[in-house]
Amino acid sequence: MKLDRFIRISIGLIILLVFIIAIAALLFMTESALNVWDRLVQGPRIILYGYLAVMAVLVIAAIWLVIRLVVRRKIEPVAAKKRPLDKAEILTRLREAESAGVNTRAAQAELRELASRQETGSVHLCFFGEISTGKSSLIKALIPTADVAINSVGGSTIDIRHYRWHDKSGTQILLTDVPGTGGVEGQLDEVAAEEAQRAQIVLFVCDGDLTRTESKAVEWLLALEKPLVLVMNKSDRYDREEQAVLMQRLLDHLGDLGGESARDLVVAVSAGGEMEVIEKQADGNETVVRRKRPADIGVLVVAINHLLEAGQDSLDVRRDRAVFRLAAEKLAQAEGEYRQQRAEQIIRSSTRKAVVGALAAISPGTDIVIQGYLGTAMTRELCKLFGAAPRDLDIEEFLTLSQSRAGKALPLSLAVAGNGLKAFPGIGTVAGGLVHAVAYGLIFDALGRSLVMTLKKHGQLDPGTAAKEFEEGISEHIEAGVRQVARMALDQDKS
Ligand SMILES: Nc1nc2c(ncn2[C@@H]2O[C@H](COP(=O)(O)OP(=O)(O)OP(=O)(O)O)[C@@H](O)[C@H]2O)c(=O)[nH]1
Ligand SMILES: [Mg+2]
Repeated sequence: MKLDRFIRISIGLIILLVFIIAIAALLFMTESALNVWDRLVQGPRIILYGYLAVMAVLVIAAIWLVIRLVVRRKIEPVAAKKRPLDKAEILTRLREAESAGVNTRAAQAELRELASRQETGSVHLCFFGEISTGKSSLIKALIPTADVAINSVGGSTIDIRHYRWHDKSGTQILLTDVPGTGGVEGQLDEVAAEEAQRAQIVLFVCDGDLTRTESKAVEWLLALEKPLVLVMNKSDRYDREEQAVLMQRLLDHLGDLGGESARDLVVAVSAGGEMEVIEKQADGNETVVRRKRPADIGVLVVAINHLLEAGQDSLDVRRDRAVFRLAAEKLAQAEGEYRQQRAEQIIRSSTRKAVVGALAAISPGTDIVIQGYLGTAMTRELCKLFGAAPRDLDIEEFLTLSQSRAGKALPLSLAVAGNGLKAFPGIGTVAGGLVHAVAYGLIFDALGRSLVMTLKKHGQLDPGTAAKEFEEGISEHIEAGVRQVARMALDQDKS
């Protein structure tokens, strides 16, 4: 009871003292400020203004420092930059990426292909659709002399082919046959999608009402903002009434998906193709013969001509924009791969340093490995690579938060390291120092990997989220890195 009272009186006295000091300080400061001000006012003007200017500069510098320290800066990651729409923008990005060491070949190839198409002034019409809807058959019907692969088994077209249709008023018109989407070879979908982006007009071929996947594909094609004709092939399989119902549904679908639901942009045709018929011979035997079905593609020809009459300039502008976007996507992909590669290099070299340090017994604990110079340097480098600009405080907070998890993971890391080292032939009893070095290396490696995952996902370093990611993935990452880190330590140990 007595003690409690003593503590309360002490606290009261301390508060009183603090107040007295604060009031004294305030009085002192006011007095000095007024003194200074009086002297300045009495002195020459130039000193007054000079003094005020210096004060202003100091205040601005202080505010700037506080903002820098407190507000998290965020540089947009390169991949998330707004999509370039003109040539100058994409060329600048390509140059920048190339000088940074990114492999820009795929993106450059797109621009070269575009330039060559621009030079010939050709118009490309791409037949796009699920497998076996009759894309190749339609091309064959439009150009009977074309050598087009057609098969009742889906997946007959496996590459991109261009067929010259006709040169209307000197313009070269090419029909592009692409692999059908939704086949077994998933990667062919991408081939087809890329070609659709390079064409001026897309003809989406279906053979009935749109399935959910087809609707998605149409939606994606509409987003390319180029003319799209919805072609319902194999209409010979439906009677007039059924056809009318289907056409109305397709029109509604197109409208729902945000397309122009003009009647001349949705056509029902029959490419013909071949059918197998059983024929009775004179001798009574039955044989299977292949017969050509008559084609009925008049409305498609009208729709295409209608679009072509609208003028090539607007077709070209829209095609160019789509190709620039495609090139930008390819560049972004290459940048992603480059970042991944660089990130691995950074992690590897930092991990090696951690292992070397541990072997030389310079870094005798996880705290020094994680929170010391190496941890800060790696975090800073990885953040820079992913376009994140964290404050020094964020880096420190992330490393401090990760520290306790790293400490807890040490026993597991030591066990994994011991096992990992034993897996190398010719290693008898492993020295304790080596196991420790590998264990520290593993923890460091895990830190780098989880950081890369966070930066990829969020584009910036949020200390809490990043440390949580590290905590959740640490065991997995420790296991994943063991071979590489063990080899690193053994090489180092030998040398
Ligand atoms: N009934 C009917 N069948 C057709 C029609 N057009 C094409 N076919 C048949 O549909 C099948 C597929 O034709 P393809 O032209 O190879 O189809 P595709 O879309 O090019 O197929 P992939 O290249 O594999 O994506 C063949 O058996 C054709 O005979 C048509 O108008 N009516
Ligand atoms: Mg085909």
